[in-house]
This record gives sequence, C-alpha cells and structure tokens, in this order.
Amino acid sequence: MYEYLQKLPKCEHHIHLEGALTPELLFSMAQKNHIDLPEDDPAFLSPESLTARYRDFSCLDDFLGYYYIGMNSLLDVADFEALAWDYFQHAAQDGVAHAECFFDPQAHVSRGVGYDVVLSGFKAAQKRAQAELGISSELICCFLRHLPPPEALETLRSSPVQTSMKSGDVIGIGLDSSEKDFPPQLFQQVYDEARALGLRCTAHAGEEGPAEYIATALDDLRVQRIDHGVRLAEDPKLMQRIANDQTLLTICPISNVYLKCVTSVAELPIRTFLDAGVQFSINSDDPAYFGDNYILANYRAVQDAFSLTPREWAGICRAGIKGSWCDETRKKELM
Ligand code: ES4
Ligand code: ZN
Repeated sequence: MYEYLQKLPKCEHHIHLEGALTPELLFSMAQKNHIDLPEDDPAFLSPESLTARYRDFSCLDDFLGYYYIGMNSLLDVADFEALAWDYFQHAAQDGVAHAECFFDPQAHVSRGVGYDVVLSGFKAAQKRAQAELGISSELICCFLRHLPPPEALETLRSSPVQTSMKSGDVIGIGLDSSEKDFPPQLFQQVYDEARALGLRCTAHAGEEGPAEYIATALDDLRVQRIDHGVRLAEDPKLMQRIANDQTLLTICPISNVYLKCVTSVAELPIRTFLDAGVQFSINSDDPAYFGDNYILANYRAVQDAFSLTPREWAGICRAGIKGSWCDETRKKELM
C-alpha cells in the first residue's frame, strides 16, 4: 500500500516554503550570512538540539516562535532558491506532481529583505523543478494575521507585490500565523482587493481556532479553500455546506499532532469527512519543523490510522486535482 501511495500523482496545496527550512540549512545559512541565533535558548546550540526541540512544541504559537527565528537566516536570492529547491527534491521523491506553495512576504520585508529577492529565488527553484523534476508549481502569498490588517493591505498594495500578482507569478492569497483571537473578518478588505485583482483566495481556519472561523472565512473573505479546517467536524451544518459547495480542505495530519491540535492522527475526523462527502487534500504544512515528514509521510500516517481503500485514495487525489489552481490543461494531465 505504501508503494501505491508513493506512485499516486499527488497535489500539495499546503506547504509553507519557509517551513521547509531544515535545521541544517538554517545553521549553514546563519553562518554564511553572519546572522546571530538566540544565545539564551539552548535549542540553538546545534542542528541536533534544534531538531530535538522541534519534537516538543506545546502549541501553534510555540512553533511560530521558532519558525520566525529560523527564517531570519534567509537573506539573498540563492538562499530562497536553495530552500525551495530542497523542498522540491523531497516532493519529487514523494511523488508530488503539482505543488501550490505558501510564502510569508511580511516576515522578510519587515527585516529588510526585498520582496523581489524572495520571489526571484522561489521562481528560479520553480523553473528548475519543472525542468528537472517535472513538478508544476504555483505561489500563494500569505498575510500574517497576528500583525495589524493595515500592514497586510500595505503589503498587498506595494508595487512589487502587485506586479507579481498581475504577471501570474503569484496566483492567490492566504492567511496564516496565530489563529486564536485573530478572526478572518479582520482581513476582509485585503481579500476584497485581492479578489478584484483576479486572485484565488484561501485562509487557515479551524486549526486551533473554532469552527466559527471557517464560516467567517467563507462568508467574509469568500475563500475557495480552507487550510486545515479540522474543527469543521464540530459543526455538522457547516460541514454539510462545505460538502455541498465542494470546498477543498487542505489537511495537514502530522502538523496537527506536532502542534497538539490532536493527540494522534487517528483522532482526526478523516472518516467523518469521507462519510459526509467533504473534499480534502493531505499535506505537509512545515515538514522541516514536524519531524522531517513530507507529504508521503502524511499519506502513510492517514493510511495507518484509517486503512483507506485504493478507491478512497484515488478519490482524495481526484478531489485535490479538482481543487487545484493550475490551468485546465495541467488539470487534464494530472487526472
Ligand atoms: C503555519 Cl501550521 C501553521 N499554522 C498557521 N500558520 C502557519 N505558518 C506556517 N505554518
Ligand atoms: Zn499552514
């Protein structure tokens, strides 16, 4: 069965490229770029101690603290290219055919790294992934919900961001970072303006936050997908609505365990979603922070917990293709 899962042409819709920064890459880039790592946290003694610390996240915010420190090591175009290339190589090994990748421009621009530096690096890796690995990919620009909404608007309206969206280098927007106390509706204007530009829209909701945030992401942000959404099972009426509308959830099982949203993959409402006709894809989220578990490890973990049939897996992959944001020609190839 694992071999069957490896061979399935998979679409990944929920991967933060900054979350593919391994402790080894983090340390080598920090050294090259003369970036000081925190001296008061023993986790930063070595890649090994950092890896050990990653096994012990208490919640989403505990993880995010490390995630934002980690990405400070990324400085030039070559760093961003190396980061994304490292991800694409893992993706190829795992049988990914198409990847839609999140990135967090605000976390780079705020520390003086230009948006075009980030984008050039990612674009170079995407081009190489297409040519050498046959992986198609797209970029989704995420806004950080723990920062004031006017800062997200300012980022969206900035000229390099607008250029990347009008050229098609970036095809959609997302909303990530701390969820509790940062409801989706705070970002309604950002989503209205992005939609007016013709962008696709998604948002993290129902990861740590309540099912109600899934409803407001749909109603106020008018998103076409929901990232995580595992708490949807707490609201059967909303679950029926999502099933009827065929809104894709991008589920990240191992992430949910690492960040203590659930105690095990078996606790996730995978069977409930299948029974209710809720469409979802299985994804890695931040593989370098969650035990080096890329997409195939997530497929395997779901298989171990739920013993799905090949038919059910084929259905999950088909839903993923349908919910992808590539052009119709590529979709037909993937089918
Ligand atoms: C994230 Cl797992 C998760 N949740 C919310 N925001 C994020 N950014 C990167 N990983
Ligand atoms: Zn995520």
